[in-house]
Amino acid sequence: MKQKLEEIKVQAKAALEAADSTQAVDEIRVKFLGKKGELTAILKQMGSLSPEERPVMGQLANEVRGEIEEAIAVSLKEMKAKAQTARLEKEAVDISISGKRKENGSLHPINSALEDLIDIFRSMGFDVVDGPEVETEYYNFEALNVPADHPARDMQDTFYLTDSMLLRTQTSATQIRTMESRKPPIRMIAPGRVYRSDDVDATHSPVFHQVEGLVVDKGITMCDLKGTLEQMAREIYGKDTKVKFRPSFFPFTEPSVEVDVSCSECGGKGCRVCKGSGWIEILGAGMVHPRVLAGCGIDPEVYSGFAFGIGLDRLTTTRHKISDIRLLFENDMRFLKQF
Ligand code: 2NM
Repeated sequence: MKQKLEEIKVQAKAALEAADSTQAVDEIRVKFLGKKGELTAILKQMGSLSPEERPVMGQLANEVRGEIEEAIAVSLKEMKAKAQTARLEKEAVDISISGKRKENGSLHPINSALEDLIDIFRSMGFDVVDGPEVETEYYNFEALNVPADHPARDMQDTFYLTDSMLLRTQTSATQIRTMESRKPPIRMIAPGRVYRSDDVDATHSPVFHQVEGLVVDKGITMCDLKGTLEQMAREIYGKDTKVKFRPSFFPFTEPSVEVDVSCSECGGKGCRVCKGSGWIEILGAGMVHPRVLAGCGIDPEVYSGFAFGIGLDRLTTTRHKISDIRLLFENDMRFLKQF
C-alpha cells in the first residue's frame, strides 16, 4: 500500500508537469483526489490493515494528498502567471513606433476674416447679433426706406420665396429688429450670409457674406463713423493703411459714403489687385436715415446713428490676393489648405 501511495504521488506530479491548461489540472485533481479517485480508492482499503499499520498509512495518505494538493495549487498559479504574461505581451503597445499624423482642419478664410472683424468690433464695444436668412419684404426693404419701385427690389436682384418672403439681400433687417427691441445706446454688428440673384463670375456670387454694423446714441456724428471705420481698416490691412471716404448714395443712409483703403499689395502705386487705381473699395456706410430711425420708434430729433456694410468676400479676396471669388465657395482642399 505504501508503494501504491508513492506511485500515486509520482504519477500525479508527472501528470501535473505535463498539464497545459487549468482544465487539464482540474481533470488530474478529479482523477487522483476526487470521490472516485485513486487516492480515495486506496483509503477504502485501509479497513484490511492491521491496527498498527492503519495510523501509519493514514498519515502517509494524508501527506500524499497534501503534496498533490500543493502541487496542484503551484501548477494553477504558474498557469495563471503564464496566461497573464501572454496577455500582456499580446496587448503590448510599441511606443517606439512613430504615430500617424492627424490632419488638422483650419478656418475657412472667410471665417477667419469674420473672426478678425468680430474681435476688432468687440474691442470697441459692439455686440454680435444673429438674424434669419429668410426675411419679410418689410424688414429687408420697407423698414430700410427702400421704396417699392426701387430697382434693388426687382425680381432680378432678389430671390423671392413668396409674395412677401425673400432671402435677405443684406443683413440690415437684423439692425432694424435690434432698433425695435432695444433702447439706445446701440452698438452692434450683424454678420451673415446674404443672397442676390446675380450671375456667377470672378467677382459675383448669388450667395455672399456681409458684416453690417450700427451705432445709435445721442450725438453720434460722421466723425464717429470715420474714426471707427479707419480703426477697423488699419487693424485689418495694417497700420499704415490710408482710408478714403467718397460720397455715395443708399436709401437707408444720409449722407452716404463708400470707403476705400490704400492697396496693401502695391502701397497705392497701382497693381493687379487694385486694378491700377491704388485703392480698394471695402465698404459702404452713412448716417442712418431719420426715416429709418423713426420707423423703429427711435426719435431722430434726439438720437442719431451711423451704419456700415462690409463685404466679407471682397475683404477676403483682396487680403489674400485671391483672383476669383468662386474659389471661396468650391471647397477645393488644395485651395483651403493654404490658409
Ligand atoms: C450698407 C451701407 C450703408 C446699413 C444701414 C443699416 C440700418 F439698418 F441701420 F439702417 N444697416 N446697414 C448700411 C448702410 C449698409 O451696406 C453697404
